[in-house]
Amino acid sequence: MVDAAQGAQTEFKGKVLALSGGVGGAKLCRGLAASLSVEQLTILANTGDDFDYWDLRICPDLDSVMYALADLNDEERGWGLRDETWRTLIAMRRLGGDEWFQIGDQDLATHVLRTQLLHAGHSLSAVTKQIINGLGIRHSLLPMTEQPVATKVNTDQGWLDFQQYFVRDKCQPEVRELYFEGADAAVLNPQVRQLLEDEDLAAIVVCPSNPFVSIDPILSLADCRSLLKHSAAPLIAVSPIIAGRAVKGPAAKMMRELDMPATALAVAEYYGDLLDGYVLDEADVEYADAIVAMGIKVCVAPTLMTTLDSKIALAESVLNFAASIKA
Ligand code: FO1
Repeated sequence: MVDAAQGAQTEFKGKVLALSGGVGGAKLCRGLAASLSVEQLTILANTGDDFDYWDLRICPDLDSVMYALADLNDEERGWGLRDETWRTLIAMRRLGGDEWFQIGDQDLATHVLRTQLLHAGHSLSAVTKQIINGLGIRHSLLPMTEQPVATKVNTDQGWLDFQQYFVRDKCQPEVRELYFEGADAAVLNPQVRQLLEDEDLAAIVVCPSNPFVSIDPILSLADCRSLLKHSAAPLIAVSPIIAGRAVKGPAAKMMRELDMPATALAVAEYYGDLLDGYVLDEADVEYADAIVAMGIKVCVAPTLMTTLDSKIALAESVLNFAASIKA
């Protein structure tokens, strides 16, 4: 549980916007929430992974972040809740229902309540606010947009919905192309637009999430990139690749399939002129000079987050790095 009093362990001044996707992003968000007051930190979560399953609206990246902020997440699995039980799933299996996407008994409450509130006409931002209040979370967590955006993956087996690719087919199909259905009609969450124009915004942090399926859906929203670039706050990305491998998930495999080297340098090149700063793991210090030559400042720090302390340590490295760039 993130205690606001526990926050503000650094003397970091100003507001921070964090862009987050799945598991890696949620870990850094947990570290940022421990280091920043509730007034300072806003987290913007990808909703391109969202889909309907059992007629319930599932928002995996919102759930990964909020369960992490509430210290309820299952660190082993990477998603869902700790101490989860699966009696509903087992009962569903017995009846011959869908079971390829595993919904735990406690997790089910999140999806049922979210679906009820959405059907009652509440916005996803309002629904998220009610759910995180229930979890005792006081930091701001927002969906990237109120409109539906669905990540589609074109593979050697044709076009797949994101969760079919990621969960049902275990990321095995070879990725050729990604498409964010609905992104051209979706607008960036107005609360985030306002924050990007706020002169108190002192850092924008792109968390170590998958650039293609977690961060790009956010960047694909109309005028998101221009708002990010014109914000007074330095934009810092933390490399999701360490020594050629993603800590978890298909990012490195996708890079190879998209004809990119699976390196921290290639990710910095991919984000390109969005970046003011880039955080490399110590294992990738060899790339620092090439990234500096691109006009991007570099911070080398341990980026593998396996404990709460390492999440907080990385968050503080990022915040100190942002302060040094802004100065
Ligand atoms: N990921 C899996 O690999 N298998 C699952 O059965 C699964 C179920 C699940 C249920 C709720 C939820 O919020 C997330 C779940 N995830 C599962 C993770 C999810 O697919 C990923 O977290 C994101 O979509 C990618 O970051």
